[in-house]
Amino acid sequence: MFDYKNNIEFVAANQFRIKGEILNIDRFGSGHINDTFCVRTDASNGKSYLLQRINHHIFSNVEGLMHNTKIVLDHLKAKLAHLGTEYVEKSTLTLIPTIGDGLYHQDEKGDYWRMFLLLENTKSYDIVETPQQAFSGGQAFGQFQKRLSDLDARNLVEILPNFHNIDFRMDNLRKAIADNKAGRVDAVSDILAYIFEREERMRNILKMANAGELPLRITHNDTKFNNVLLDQDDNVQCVIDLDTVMPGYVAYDFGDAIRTIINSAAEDEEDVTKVVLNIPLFQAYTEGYLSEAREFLTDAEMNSLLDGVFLLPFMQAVRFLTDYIDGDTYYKIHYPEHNLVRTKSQLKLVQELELHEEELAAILTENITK
Ligand code: GN1
Ligand code: MG
Repeated sequence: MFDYKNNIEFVAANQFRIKGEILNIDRFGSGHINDTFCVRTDASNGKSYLLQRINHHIFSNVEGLMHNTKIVLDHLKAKLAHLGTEYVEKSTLTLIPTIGDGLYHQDEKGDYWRMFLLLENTKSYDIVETPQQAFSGGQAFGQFQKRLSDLDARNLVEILPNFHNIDFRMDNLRKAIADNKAGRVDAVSDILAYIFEREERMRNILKMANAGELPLRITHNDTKFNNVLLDQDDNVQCVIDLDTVMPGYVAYDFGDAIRTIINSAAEDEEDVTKVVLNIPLFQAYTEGYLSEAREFLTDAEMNSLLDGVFLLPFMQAVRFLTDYIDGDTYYKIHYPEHNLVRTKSQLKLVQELELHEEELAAILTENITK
């Protein structure tokens, strides 16, 4: 039997409208920011729940965050309502209200909690294995953008401003170097040189956007592949992790998905020789994505996708390195040099992408003109 005495997750879980008595609560998933738990109960309906402690040092506006999540979910659910309740519950996240009918609970320590229904019998992949999985992922994020394309962006709070703005990320890196809080700057000078050499090219999307060439849309902004749930047959089921849904440019979502799909190794692989490209998966994701998105993307947006493919792993490296130089205050780390390992691994990916740029560009062109 679950030992619940003084267990903060247990106390938090009981603030929500769950059915049955809690049997156990276990850590769940591999997120770097929030803490996620799976809550199982003895309820006869067999439903389980996902409990999350929101990292409010990063998401300081929890009210705004939950307001965004609710608006996005209501919009998606309304779009799918004609397909029936069961379908809607499987293909979108469902928030569980607190017993006071709120969207989140704040505990005595000041921590914030929220709860979703757990989507059973789904699969998520940190590393993609088959073109079918990649194709489904592309469809999932293409559909997601399409379904939100008529949601008025003014309804959403920009929850983490400048999230994918490379100038902002480079400024943060420069500040971290100047402060050198953890005394690590000298040891990473070669890596910094590699980054600064590439900085200008990485500004392409921002330049196009500033010139008014790219429409601002509602994007997901955390399209790592493990944020798509596939069903047992690897067909699309549900897009998850809506924390960063905000106005953005489609190339950011495309690039972040490719960052995780095309890499044969994990985001934090220590042995960088294992970071090699799986180009058939790039092809499959591109096909899946454009099968949904072709109808609403402008020519300029389609032409910006390749820049997103280079930008997102680069920016991820900049963010990991900034955190390393700052002394590891943002991302959860599992060992002392974790952020440095992540940085090197992402930069190896940038290098591989550069080596295969022509091939990737050809695949994109072929799919765009289909
Ligand atoms: C963080 O926590 P998680 O894994 O959903 C981060 C993303 C990064 C990702 C790298 C709010 O996402 O931007 O791409 O780690 N989320 C935030 O794995 O910073
Ligand atoms: Mg996330």
